[in-house]
Amino acid sequence: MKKVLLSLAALCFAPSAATLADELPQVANVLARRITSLNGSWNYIVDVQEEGYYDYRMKPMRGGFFLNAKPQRPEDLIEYDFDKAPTMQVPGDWNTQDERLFFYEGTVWFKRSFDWHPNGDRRTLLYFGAVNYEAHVYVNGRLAGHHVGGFTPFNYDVTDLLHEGENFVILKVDNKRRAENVPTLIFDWWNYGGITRDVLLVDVAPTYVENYCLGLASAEVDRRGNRPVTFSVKLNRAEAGRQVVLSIPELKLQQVVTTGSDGTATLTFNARKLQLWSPASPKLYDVEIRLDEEVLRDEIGFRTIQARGKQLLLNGEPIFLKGISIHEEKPHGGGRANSTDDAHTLLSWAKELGCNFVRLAHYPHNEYAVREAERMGILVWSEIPVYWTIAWTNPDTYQNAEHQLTDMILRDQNRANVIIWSIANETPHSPERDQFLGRLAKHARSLDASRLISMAMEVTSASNFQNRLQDNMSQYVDVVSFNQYIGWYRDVNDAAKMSWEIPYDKPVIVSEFGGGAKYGLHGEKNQRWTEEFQENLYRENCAMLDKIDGLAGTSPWILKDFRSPRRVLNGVQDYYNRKGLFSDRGEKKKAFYVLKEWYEKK
Ligand code: GCB
Repeated sequence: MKKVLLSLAALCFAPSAATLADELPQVANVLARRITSLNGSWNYIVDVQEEGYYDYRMKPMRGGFFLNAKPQRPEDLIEYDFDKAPTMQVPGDWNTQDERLFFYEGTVWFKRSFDWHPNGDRRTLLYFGAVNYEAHVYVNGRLAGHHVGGFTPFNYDVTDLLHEGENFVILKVDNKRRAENVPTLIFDWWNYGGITRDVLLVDVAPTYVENYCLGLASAEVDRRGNRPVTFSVKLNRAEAGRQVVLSIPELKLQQVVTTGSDGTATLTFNARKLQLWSPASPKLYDVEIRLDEEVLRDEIGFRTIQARGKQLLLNGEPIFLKGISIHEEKPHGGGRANSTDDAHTLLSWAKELGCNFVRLAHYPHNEYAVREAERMGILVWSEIPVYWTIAWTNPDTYQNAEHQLTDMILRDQNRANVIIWSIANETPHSPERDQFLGRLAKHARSLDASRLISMAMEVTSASNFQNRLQDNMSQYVDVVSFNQYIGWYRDVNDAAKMSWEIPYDKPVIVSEFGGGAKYGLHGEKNQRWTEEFQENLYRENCAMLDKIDGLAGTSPWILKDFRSPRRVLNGVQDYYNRKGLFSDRGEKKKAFYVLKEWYEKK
């Protein structure tokens, strides 16, 4: 059959049929629901020239994969038994599971079969934690939906596509970079393709709690220690009069809300003697949310975050964010990370460095990482991949970015450790960019007014040694953040001479600084790529940062070397960005100790 695949003309047309399942808003806290995992071995076919043709309208499907050069009649279709194709692990990127796919950017088809027993009037959602970048999802040969965006969850109601006995899911996954995508054509990380996060079947009642939000309503506390807490809940349907019960057993607290005609309800009540969440004491309360017989459990922390003048206040107290940036890669090499264990290792390294904060760059990381950081007392900056240039004037690009932002917020809005939503990274100034980002910032605030908004800006230099930050976006953000690379993209000796002007009465975060070093390469401090060069660069930068007025935190670039196709130097980079304080295998470089020492004094 492989012969057929190769000999076919390069012609494919994607099914244009309307999707058959409902694409639903994301179901929150998915791991606490009744789930059946579809993780594991999936068959796959690499389809470089898009020969794959899959259209249920041509022929009832039995799980075959159909190939033909523009089939006109059903009998012209050639069926291939997909189960004979090789397998790879899901979740997982394809780049590190098949060496032929290391640099691959294109289409791969996936298939997995499973047994299923429909359960009365209950509904079944098919949930993907993330698929990079574009996915067409078929269930038993019928198109369930199409999703764009590589780092956020999506789900379909597939109840009516499933039947008793054996069922199958087929995905067409395409990670080709495109100018109108978010991110766009150029970005400094590996474009890992595939089904990179969990695939789950979620069993829900016809009416279920789709999402909820629980947290402190404000920083107020009265003389008796009461604090206002807000609970809001949204059902999947606009059903009025449904009662949802919130319980926090440890506080002996129970509240009942009743939905209005839009299926939502909100209540603010006082909670007494709440122990607040903080890095020093990451207290989480077991919480139950009940609708009829269905109970959703979560662990929720309570804290406030505010910007006051140039200060950041956590629970009303000034805090300095001792951070580090992280990409979502396995700690000891081997591609995309997607587990609590991976997250725990990376975050333990951050803790060892003295961090209370991580910047999860440059896209929403998996939910395991955010939750593990919360348990470990680590504050989080979470970001969408509006990176460098974007097709600012393209309305679809805007919708795509807004969609990713919405899904990031809906997934993590109950995490006490997430304090900053970042809407962009290093975007060159223009009126079109200002309009795009201004709209995005307003959207973020309309969804979540309880957190801070920021973006990694670029410094505009007034003169050689006087750096000035001037960005029209500063009016939309609560925290002004910027990246700077003195010592790497500019002479390290300039650091001591620099002065900084940040003309905004807002907290300042230096969201990136750093330079490359190859682990184990030693030499003089002025010798690029040596550990000594990076060590000196960190020394000079830390001394310089100490002079920035209103500095509220920093997240140097980066915890660990990460794969990037832009880093092509043989023997030095080998397709790794080497700015890590740890090597790609997890070995500490000398600069680690410089930053650690600086953080100890902060
Ligand atoms: C940056 C980018 C980051 C890059 C880094 C670098 O400014 O925000 O994504 O990886 O510089 O290493 O050049």
